[in-house]
Amino acid sequence: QERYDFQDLERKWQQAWERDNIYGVTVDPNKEKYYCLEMFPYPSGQLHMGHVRNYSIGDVVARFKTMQGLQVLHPMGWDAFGLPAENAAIKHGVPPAQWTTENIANMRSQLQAMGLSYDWDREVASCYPDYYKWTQWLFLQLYKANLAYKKKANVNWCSSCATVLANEQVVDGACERCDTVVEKKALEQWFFRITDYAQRLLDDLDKLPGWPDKVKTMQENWIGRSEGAEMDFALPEKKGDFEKIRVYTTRQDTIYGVTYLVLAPEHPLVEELLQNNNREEEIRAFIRKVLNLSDIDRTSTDIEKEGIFTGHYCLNPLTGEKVAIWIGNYVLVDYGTGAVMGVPAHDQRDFEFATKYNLPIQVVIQPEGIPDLVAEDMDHAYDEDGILVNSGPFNGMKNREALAAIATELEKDGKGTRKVNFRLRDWLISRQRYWGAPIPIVHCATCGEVPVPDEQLPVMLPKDVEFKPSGESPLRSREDFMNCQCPSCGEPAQRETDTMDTFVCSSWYFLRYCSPKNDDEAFARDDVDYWMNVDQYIGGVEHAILHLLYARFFTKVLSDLNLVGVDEPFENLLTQGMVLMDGAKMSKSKGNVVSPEEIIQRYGADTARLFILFAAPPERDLEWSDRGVEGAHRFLQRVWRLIQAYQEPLRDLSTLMLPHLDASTLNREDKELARQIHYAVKKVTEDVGNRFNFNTAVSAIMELVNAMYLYKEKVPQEKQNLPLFKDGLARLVLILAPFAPHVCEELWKSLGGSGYVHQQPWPTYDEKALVKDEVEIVVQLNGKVKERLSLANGLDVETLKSQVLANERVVALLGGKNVVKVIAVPNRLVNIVVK
Ligand code: ANZ
Ligand code: ZN
Repeated sequence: QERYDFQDLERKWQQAWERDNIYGVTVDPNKEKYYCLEMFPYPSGQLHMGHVRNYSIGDVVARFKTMQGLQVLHPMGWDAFGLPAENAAIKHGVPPAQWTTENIANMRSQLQAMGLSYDWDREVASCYPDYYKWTQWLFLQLYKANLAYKKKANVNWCSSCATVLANEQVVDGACERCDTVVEKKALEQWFFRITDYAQRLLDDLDKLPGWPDKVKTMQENWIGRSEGAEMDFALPEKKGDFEKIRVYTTRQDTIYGVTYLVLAPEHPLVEELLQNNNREEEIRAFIRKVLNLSDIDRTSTDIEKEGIFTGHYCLNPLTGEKVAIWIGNYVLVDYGTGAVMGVPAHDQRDFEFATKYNLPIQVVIQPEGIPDLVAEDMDHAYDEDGILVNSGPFNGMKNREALAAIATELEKDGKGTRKVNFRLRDWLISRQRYWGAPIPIVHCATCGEVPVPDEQLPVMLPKDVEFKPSGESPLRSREDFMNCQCPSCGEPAQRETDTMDTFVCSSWYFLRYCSPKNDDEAFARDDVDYWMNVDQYIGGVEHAILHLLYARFFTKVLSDLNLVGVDEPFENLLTQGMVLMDGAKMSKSKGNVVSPEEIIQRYGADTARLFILFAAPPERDLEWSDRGVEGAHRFLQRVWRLIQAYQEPLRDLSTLMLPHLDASTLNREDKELARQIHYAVKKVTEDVGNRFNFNTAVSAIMELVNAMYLYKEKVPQEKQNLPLFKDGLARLVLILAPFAPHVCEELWKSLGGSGYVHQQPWPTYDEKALVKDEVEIVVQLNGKVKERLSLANGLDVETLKSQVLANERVVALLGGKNVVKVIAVPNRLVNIVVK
């Protein structure tokens, strides 16, 4: 048979693997475990190349570790709640549950067609009641630990999707899904107090040497720790309850340069300042305009800084000077104190603001070594270091030192305190949506907020709901869902109708995989103690911030509640690059999508996997190439033919692999073949095991195949060392198996291997076999390269010299000249100096 029929063959082995449940694992305390996890997908219905890449990487790791004798947990499931299902319901009238289940079925069979080594018995889907029951239970654990609370909050609101958006779902001020301009709306919302964990989430990044630096930097920036001071600007007379305005600054060294103060439009003092204000109308109009901007716009450096004077003043805490109070679009209410001291000479935003409104600019830091700054001549703020001027007693001080000195001065007089701030906000988890886990809280007129008792979980999503785009959750239209009994007093009460952000579901799924069928607990302590941490997590860099931060937060909370024994979930992280087509990301809108199904149809799953692993190192972007796919396919056919060709000659050889190799008994060709075999095993072991360099591992396998073909063609049949050759073929199949499991399973059987290839121990290599018999020695004459000789490996200096000088080609080269000196570097070079 010239070519193998991959379609039959792949289906055959997938069925056999499934029938014999060879990827099912259980806790085995006598074996070392390995938890290999790929980010679970959203069940959109179709696998794309990004998935194929993600799961092919994970599968090689899982198969490799299994063959190395570890107890490998390699699960798969579905991040199955979320908006698309609901949008499909609005558009096509299909219930979200049905839409999702059908998509899951479809994608599961696509995954199975790839031959991935998942333990399907552990499959989870976050939208099934046996999963979201525990998401709700976990919500309640956070609630009881005072880590979940409700407050009125201005949220990003997309009027077209009729939902709240997280900040990161707002792109350039518009909804990431539908591009509608995002507005602000004040709603009662549930939050998780992730800010309580900000410092630990930051500090513990140091515990993660197995994470890419770029991901840690992104997390660090997102957490955004800054050190500075809060200080009070007194109001000359009390306004409502306010006697002073507290500002947060990281630059208290510039306090003598304050020329105005800006409040966020939402700052509570603003209302007081509008009392009896003859410009009230004008100011309110300005505020309305700002409130419609997203936070992203308000913090963008590009936005024009705009503001309005309130007509009021406050006093600089150190100088006692009068400072005008403005309202500005670039100050956020929920960062720091929602009030900023304006220092136009040294802050670019303030500089732009002051220039626009003709506010004074006061230089208080002079750069060293260049001409003094003059306020009138500045065209941008000076935000670097220097020496303090115009700063009273602090004149002449380096500004870095003044930071501390001024903080101390403020603290001494009770006018301020040192303060650490985080950019990280509490996690807004409320969604006014149907297709999510209902928040298990009941609102009672008498008892207030009441958690749903454990025995009443899950709070089930009702099946038939009406979908129409409105501001309210569809759950509100179901009175039988809304109306309930208060679990505490038994009186009629109402259920919370918000559902949870799907990031909540994905913050703990790696724990559920450890106990997927447990009806009594979210996860059993014994199971998570055995399986956790995830040894290798693999996924897209688009999850570098939120998902990973939330999963880390959950793990820390659960660790504090003593429900798990680890406080970081993911030991090692690999963020795979994108799959590109002609340099661009594959996307429907660009029309450059290659469908995995089509590739698997045409070439088989083994080819698709091999190509994708061979085409680039996993972290890099990968350029799709039809020729590359062809090449991968031809290579597998070539391996197939090689083994076919030896079917007959090897038939009666019972030994599959040589237990040990005695190189001294081998002739030159055999020794070289043995060297190539053992070298390939070593290279693949190290490239996959230590570095995840799958592409170079595949190259090494290809070189071995070339070497074996060369041997086949060069050495006459009757002189071929068949036991050695068979040993080589067996090792070749074993090291190729994680990449191309189906064809290797078939080849393993045709070599006479027993059991499944995936269940074999990883082959070993013999360091002694790696030693080359001969090495190339460069011969130089007066420093110029003249000859290359093949000589025995490992000759000492003297032997090397004498062998080179005795070599007939060297003798000819010397032509009787007078040898003055010979310099020899073992295994490398001999330089002969002649006169
Ligand atoms: C005066 C000043 C002078 C500032 C100067 C900077 C440079 P990070 O490092 O991100 O924490 N700020 C404070 N609260 C703000 C808010 N709610 N909205 C917008 N901006 C706010 O940034 C802290 C700096 O951001 C603070 O230090 C404040 O401006 C501004 F030469 O105060 B600074
Ligand atoms: Zn009650």
